[in-house]
Parts: sequence; structure tokens; C-alpha cells
Amino acid sequence: MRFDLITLFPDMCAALREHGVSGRAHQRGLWTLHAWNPRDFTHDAHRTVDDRPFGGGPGMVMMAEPLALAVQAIRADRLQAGVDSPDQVAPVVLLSPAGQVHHQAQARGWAGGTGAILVCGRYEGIDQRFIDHYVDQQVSLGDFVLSGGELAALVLIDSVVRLLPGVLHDAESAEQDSFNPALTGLLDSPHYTRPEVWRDQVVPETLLSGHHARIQAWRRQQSLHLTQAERPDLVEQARAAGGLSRQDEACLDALDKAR
Ligand code: 9D3
Repeated sequence: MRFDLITLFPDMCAALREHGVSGRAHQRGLWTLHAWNPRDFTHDAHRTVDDRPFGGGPGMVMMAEPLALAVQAIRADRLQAGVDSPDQVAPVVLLSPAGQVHHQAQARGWAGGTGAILVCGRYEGIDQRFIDHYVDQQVSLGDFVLSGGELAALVLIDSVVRLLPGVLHDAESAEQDSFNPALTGLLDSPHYTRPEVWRDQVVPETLLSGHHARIQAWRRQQSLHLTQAERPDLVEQARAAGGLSRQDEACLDALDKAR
């Protein structure tokens, strides 16, 4: 899997390449991340990548040509590297508040591909003619305002890379197994570690019982409880996907009655 980032701030890629789960997987060659600076595709002395908006208004707009030249250079490089073929080219994805909101199902879909060319905007926006000609898809992280597309792109890549085979260790992978009833899109149950008593607060006794079945049932109940309280929309989604057992429904009923 290979991602190519078009960004005015190539150094931001270090966050994913050098740390944690994604950093280790990068080091092991399970994925790569290349950054391309539009300034390197300009021809004027000032290396200009932005200009004032036609029609007036505040701020600056990213020019189409440096972005187009970057996409073309990336396409050639991906072909040359054998990552893409002439009839199987990577999608060009623009990170934008106007895009479709990224979800886990989307991440799973991307994990089956060969990567993407991600375009990160800065300033007020990007010349629409570049978007019309090159961009296949626009992705947003949600309804809040960022200063640019870089952090959004890194979030998206992280969500995909951790799903690649061999990236997570066994324990983490088991948790992602779609047949594991512990994971039906519900929130996780609380976690505890030593000491058994911390500032007068004890660990729930079930977790100390050593009784595996009781512990599993407790965790499921906590999960249902927490999700019902904080994210009832996720409980409804899990129900619609057939992810709730009769025992789960009984647990939720008991919660309703207790209120
Ligand atoms: C102040 C300018 N905004 C008018 C309300 C438009 C605007 C332009 C550029 C807003 C944000 C940005 C930069 N954001 C992104 O590039 C971005 C983003 C986001 O802001 N929120 C959620 N997901 C994403 S993906 C890319």
C-alpha cells in the first residue's frame, strides 16, 4: 500500500511514519508514504502556489497548475514503481469539508486497495478547475473547521493502515474480527490495571474473580450500558446490522426499566 500526499507541509508526514503502530508498520515496509510539495512544481522565482480569488473576497486560492503537475509526477512514479498499472491507477482524493464524512466502513474498503493520491488544501480553497479535472472523490472528517487538509489526510491513512494484514499484533487483531461479538460497533467497556486500589477507588470485583465467562458477560453489559447512555445511535446501528443477541436486548430492556 502506498499513499502520496500533495502538501505544502511535507514534514507533517513524520507523525505517521515515525510513531506507534503506523510507524512500526512503515519501518517493516507494509506501507509507504511519499510527500510532494506543489512548490517544487512551480517555474517562477518566488515558487508561487497561490493567488487572489477572481471575483474578490478574503484570502488566497491554490493555483491549479502546480497541483496538476504534482499529480502527473506521482502517477508516473507509481507506474514506474509497479504499484499501479495503466488500467489500475490510484484515485485522487481531496480532503475537504465538502466531502463525504469518513467512516470505519470506508477505511475497511480502502484497506483492500493499493492506496491513493491525497490532495491537502491550504488557504481559502483550491481552483475548482483542478478539482473538476483530477479529483475522483472528496473526503471530510466531519463538521468542524481545520486549517488545512494535512491532519485529515493523516487521520484517514492511520485508519486504513492499521487494518492491513500483519500491522496489529494478535491481541489487537482478534478485537477486529467481525465475528467477535465484542465488536459490533458498540463502545468499549472500561479498562483497569494495577494497583487494585488507587486513591480509594477499587477495581470492579468481577474483573478480579478469574471467572472468564462472568468477566465476558460483565464487559458486554458495560459496553451496552455505556453505548446506550452516550451513543444510542450506535446501539440502533448494531441492532439494524443484526449485532445484538436476545441476551443483549434483555440487558438493554433492564437498563430502560431501571431509568
Ligand atoms: C475559513 C474558510 N472556510 C469558510 C468557512 C472554508 C474552509 C476552507 C478550508 C474551511 C476549512 C478549510 C480547511 N479544511 C480542510 O482542508 C479539511 C477539513 C475540515 O476543515 N474539516 C473537516 N474535514 C476536513 S478535510 C479537509
